[in-house]
Amino acid sequence: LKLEFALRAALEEDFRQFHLVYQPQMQLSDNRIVGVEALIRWEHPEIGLVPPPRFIPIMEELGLINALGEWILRSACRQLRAWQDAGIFLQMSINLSPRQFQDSRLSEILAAAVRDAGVQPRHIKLEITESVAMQDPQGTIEQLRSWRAQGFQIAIDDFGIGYSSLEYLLRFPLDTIKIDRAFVKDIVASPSDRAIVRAVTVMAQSMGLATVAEGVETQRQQDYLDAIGVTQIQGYLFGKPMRADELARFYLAHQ
Ligand code: G
Ligand code: G
Ligand code: MN
Ligand code: NA
Repeated sequence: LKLEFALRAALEEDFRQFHLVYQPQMQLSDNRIVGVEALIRWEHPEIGLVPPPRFIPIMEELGLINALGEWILRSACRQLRAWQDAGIFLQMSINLSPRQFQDSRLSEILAAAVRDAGVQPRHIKLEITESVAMQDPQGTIEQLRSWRAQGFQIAIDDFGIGYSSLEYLLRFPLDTIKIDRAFVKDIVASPSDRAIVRAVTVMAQSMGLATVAEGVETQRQQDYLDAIGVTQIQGYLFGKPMRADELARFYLAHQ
């Protein structure tokens, strides 16, 4: 209840308690930074930093997520434009919450966000989780088709948790599969996790999709993923989520 009150107040403060951080994504073929994932942070003056899994579900319930979601989209697009103006060229991945995904106005909100920021949709990658995608697979296919027709790229996030859905994946219009951190965590010790990551990667390759392994923390994990043929990694080993100015310095060191 306290959190709910604080959230409502934060929204009335015009998003000043929120900011985005950006986690770099590295291409394994040449060790260069190729993109970032935008991640929301809420810092309340008294409560402190509240993790997104604690406040996003509340905002969904309260019907407040669409306002925050639009702010995230617009902020990420504006940041991308600012980086481009500074000679920093990256793919920007943005998470969509379950409710946002179901919002019938989302296509228009997306179009307005890129238009107002002056960025091209092909530099934006929309992330939806596997579980959201699977709730209504046929509806998802249509939704993804329309975003792709607008020029956006699509990533399926947290992939592997609902592993039974592999055959459906073949029907989704996608650009990228993000392999869930759970499979990366034990990749060195667990032959079965390795087998799953390999199966997903082979399938992704055959479909012409990029693969991003999440939560890579050690060099050995990276080496395994590289050997399997995963195309990109994201995790603390390469870089933590960081503020925009820090990311700009990071880029200069890793381009
Ligand atoms: O950044 P962090 O590791 O704290 O994120 C935890 C969870 O919150 C992740 O599952 C992530 O996808 C989600 N999350 C982070 N930022 C956003 C955002 O901007 N929008 C949505 N919908 N989810 C986010
Ligand atoms: O579910 P999603 O992929 O959107 O979540 C991304 C979240 O994962 C971010 O909140 C980020 O802070 C977290 N994260 C990123 N890299 C690592 C990592 O190497 N290890 C762990 N444990 N978490 C990570
Ligand atoms: Mn994500
Ligand atoms: Na994820």
